[in-house]
Amino acid sequence: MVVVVPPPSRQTNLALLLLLAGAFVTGWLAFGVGAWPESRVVAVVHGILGLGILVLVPWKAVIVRRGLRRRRRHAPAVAFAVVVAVGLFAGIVHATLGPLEVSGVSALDVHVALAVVAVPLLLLHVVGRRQRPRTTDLSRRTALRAIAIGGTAALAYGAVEATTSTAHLPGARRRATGSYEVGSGAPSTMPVTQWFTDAVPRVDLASFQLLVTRPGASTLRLSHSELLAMSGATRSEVLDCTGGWWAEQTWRGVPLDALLGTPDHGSIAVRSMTGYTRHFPPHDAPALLLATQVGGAPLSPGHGAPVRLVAPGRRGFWWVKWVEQVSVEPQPWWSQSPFPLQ
Ligand code: HEM
Ligand code: HEM
Ligand SMILES: Nc1nc2c(c(=O)[nH]1)N[C@H]1C(S)=C(S)[C@@H](COP(=O)(O)O)O[C@H]1N2
Ligand SMILES: [Mo]
Repeated sequence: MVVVVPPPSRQTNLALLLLLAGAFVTGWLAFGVGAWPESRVVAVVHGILGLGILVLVPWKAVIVRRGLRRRRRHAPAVAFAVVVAVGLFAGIVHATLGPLEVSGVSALDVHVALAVVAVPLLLLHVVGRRQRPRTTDLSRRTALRAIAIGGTAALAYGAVEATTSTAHLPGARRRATGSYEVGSGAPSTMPVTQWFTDAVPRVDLASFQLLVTRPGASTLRLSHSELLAMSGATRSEVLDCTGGWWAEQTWRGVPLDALLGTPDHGSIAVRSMTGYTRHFPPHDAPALLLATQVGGAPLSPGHGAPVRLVAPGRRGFWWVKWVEQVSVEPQPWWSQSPFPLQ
């Protein structure tokens, strides 16, 4: 039989640090890798790391009790504990009970926001409480502890998943990315969402022009009616928002390569009239669609009228709405901010 000796406080704190950092990184990775089923792997690792924090609670409780007896300002540490606890709770609620939403804010929005708020609080927490790793931490005993904790976290994840499916909780219906279906085939019931601070602009369709800037050729200017006349391609694609919902719609529009060809260098910049811009790898051109219609009707203002991008396999924040300009730019697509800042 293997006896796992409880970890010393220092190791518990260091393990918490690793789990928090790992969960933070995999959380953003889950948003970044796209909407393919493989993204389940990232989400599962993320969930196990997150639940690992709960596995350590009994040992951390001892540290907290001791820490609270000392004479120091406890408010920041307590605020940190509350943020982590509520954030974890929101993540688990989203993955099990479903897309709960209060005045447009989902459990997942709360989860991500609190994870971001937790970063400065964590820094504040560890600055006055340095825990140095030691070479003796690389021992068989520590390895056994890590395996025991990791195994318990994985079992906890399995138990949550099993309960979710046997109890037919909404979580059983979530997609690989953790998102829930809303309004497929019925665009008017699909949520209108912006990434961060953007807002639906007012657009005059009569004077609207889409600028297509091609390398070594003159700039194309397409009116709304010209775009409608060119909208010969239909594609059924899933829009999967990082806010935690997805919808499949039939989009109709102009394939981007029909306007730009497939560039052999740089990136394809798709720019909204609000300034919101995303850069794509050149070989994406045939997959990208400049949609003017959805579900057999023109786009609504909220969903990107007069024209919005459909970016198959990519998360919602790539699906630029109110597109005003497409161009080939010298900078590579990976040099942009991984997530929009607007
Ligand atoms: C889930 C993450 C964590 C939470 C919720 C948490 C919370 C707390 C709380 C509430 C206290 C007691 C209040 C106080 O000392 O003012 C405490 C103490 C402490 N924490 Fe954390 N902490 C976490 C992670 C960490 C990490 C990552 C480290 C360092 C790498 C750390 C190091 C310590 C130390 C050294 C003490 C003081 C123990 C003492 O004075 O005896 N904690 N923590
Ligand atoms: C350090 C902070 C974080 C912790 C401790 C944490 C922990 C968790 C936990 C425990 C779950 C529930 C897993 C389950 O039961 O299936 C979860 C779900 C989720 N988290 Fe986090 N998370 C953190 C940060 C983030 C960030 C920064 C993001 C995104 C940018 C994120 C995105 C998600 C998503 C999308 C889910 C749903 C996954 C699913 O339904 O399977 N998390 N998180
Ligand atoms: N110009 C612009 N386009 C945008 C956004 C934005 O904030 N500004 N948000 C993106 C995000 S995060 C999503 S999920 C989809 C939402 O599309 P919908 O409102 O049609 O559902 O639009 C994307 N396109
Ligand atoms: Mo989104």
